[in-house]
Order: sequence, then C-alpha cells, then structure tokens
Amino acid sequence: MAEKSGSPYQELLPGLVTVQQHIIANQRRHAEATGEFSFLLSGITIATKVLASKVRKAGLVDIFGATGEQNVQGETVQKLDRMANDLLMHCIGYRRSVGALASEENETVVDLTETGRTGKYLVLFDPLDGSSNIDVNIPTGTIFSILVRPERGEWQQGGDVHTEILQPGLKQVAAGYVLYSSATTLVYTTGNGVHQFVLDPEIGAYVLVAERLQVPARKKVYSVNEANSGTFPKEVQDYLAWTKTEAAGYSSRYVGSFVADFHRILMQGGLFLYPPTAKAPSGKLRLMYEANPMAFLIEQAGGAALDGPQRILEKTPKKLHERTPLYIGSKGEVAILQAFLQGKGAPPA
Ligand code: P6P
Repeated sequence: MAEKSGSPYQELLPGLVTVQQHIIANQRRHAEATGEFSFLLSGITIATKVLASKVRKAGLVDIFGATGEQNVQGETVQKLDRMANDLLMHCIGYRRSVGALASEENETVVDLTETGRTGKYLVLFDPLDGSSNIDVNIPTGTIFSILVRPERGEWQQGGDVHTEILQPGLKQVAAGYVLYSSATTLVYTTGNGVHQFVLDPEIGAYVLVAERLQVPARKKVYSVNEANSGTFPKEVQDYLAWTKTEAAGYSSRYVGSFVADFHRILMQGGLFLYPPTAKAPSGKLRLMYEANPMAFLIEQAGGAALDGPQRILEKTPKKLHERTPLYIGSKGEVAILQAFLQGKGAPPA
C-alpha cells in the first residue's frame, strides 16, 4: 500500500483539510503564487463534483448511451462525454487566469486569448476517460494537465496558444485526475508530492486522505489488454511470456479504464502497458492529456513512465492529439520491462 507520510501542512491545516485549503497552504510556500492556481483548481473540482453526481445517476436519468456523434478521435461520443466536456470547458474557462483549453473532445485548442484574455495557464483534459464503460457501471475518470504560456513579457504580444501548448510533459505545473468509482477520489500534484482526496458527499468537499503518496518499487501485477498481444513488439511478447513463468509469478489486472488501472498501480504498485499494436501503431493513449499527467504523478510518487526507449515527460509533442505507447508504474517493474525492450531479457532469478 502506498505509504502516507506526516503532513508537512499539518501545522498549517489542523483537522479536516479540503483540497482548496491544501492548495492554498501549498501555495503559501511559494511567494510568487497569487492564488490564481487555487481558483483555477476550484474550476476543476466543482465540475467534477457535478459530474460525479451525474455518473452516480447514470441509468436513472437519460445520460446513458451515445449522442450519435463522433469526436475528433473518430470515437462515438457518449452523452456523459459531452456533458463532462461542457462542464469542464465552462467551469475552467470561467477562470480569468486561463488562456486556453484543450480537450480530447475538441479538435483544436479553445483559445480564450482571442477574447482579449491574458491568462497564463493552458489547461488540457480528457473529460471522461473510459466513457465507453459508463453503460455497464465500470469506473471512469477525468484527467487534467496544466501548463503555462512561455514567458513573453506582455501575454498579449505575439505567441499562438496552438503552438505554445505543444510543450513536453516536464513543463507541467500541475496534473491530476478524478476517479469516479465506489468513492470519488481526486489525486493531484504541483511538483511537491502526490496528494489524494475523497469526495465526502455529506459535505460536498474533497477531503485530504493521503499526502506524498509513494508507489511501491515492486509489485508482480501487470495490466494490459492481452487480446492485442499478437501484434505487440516481440520484446513485449517475451516480457509477457516471462511473467507467466512459475519463477516470475505475476498476476494480471485490467479494468479497461485507464484512470482505474492507473489508480490501482499508484496505490499498490504494478505495471500498466499499452504497447504499439497493429490497430494502434503509435499506441492508443494520448500523450498530452493522458500519458503526460499520469507520468508527472507517477514520477512524483517514485515510479517511472516510458514510451519504450524514451521517458514520457521528455517527449516534445508535434500534435495536440498525438498518441504514444505507454509503460507506466513501479520503478522496479518498469526497469524489468525496459531490460526486455533493450534485448537484455529476464532479470536473474
Ligand atoms: P482497449 C478507454 O477507451 C481507454 O482510452 C483507456 O481508458 C483504456 O486504458 C484503454 O482505452 C483501453 O483500450 O484497447 O484495451 O479497449
């Protein structure tokens, strides 16, 4: 289980700690923080609280099923997808510190600077990852990543958010997700550790449950869609064959909803794999608003994230919706897979 360390904020925040309080206490440590970020984050928390209540009622109210439209990814848009996207666009876009928004559901960046906005934050999100699972009550999630516009003196002078947003994951100032499951849990980092909150429906607040989460270095559990293994790279097939040996002794867990699979690994350790396949030669998961935020979180928690040869956070995106192969989880488990990818084969017994 991820270790929980003593809160460095406890002296500031005795007793019940909400995510807003936590962000403000966090910001007190950074003189330049102006409270803009905590107001920005409140846009995400309010939108996801509303979404959590809708997800809980899926089936009771007419939000099951598809809208009949396709998104930029060529995927069928679920009714809740559309609702989640509209909610996040509205609640985050309302914050004047935001200069642009990007979503899995929108083909291009929503440029708020066109309206004379001078916000420095660039917010990217997957509004409802795993939404195809909604109709069968499998957990889904919202993933977000926050960048800032490059320094250019006066924000309004020059610059184009459509290109400025194409920054490597190392430039993220914050990232996180909300998992809509048996509990609604929010996990975020601003580069100062990974912190977990649970939505208390009785008070309508995300309440701190763990700070500075650390993912276990080893855990013999892998998470992959084995149906695709016939067209995985041979080195990945060799890794999976090894995990099934008695000596290796691995188990397998796969929800098919990235946020749920990732959260289990953050809490208990393991390795999530989405390798290149014949159907998805560049992998399926998107770099900017799925792989990058989760890579930021896992590295802050002591884990690792690769696309194969490269660290995810060092990849410079060429396109907003580009996909990437993804191997993410416990540092020791990623290292074993990496050895297979480098042709070094299995670790010594
Ligand atoms: P597959 C959901 O559609 C998603 O984008 C991720 O949440 C999930 O990890 C992945 O696709 C599952 O893909 O090919 O195994 O169905």
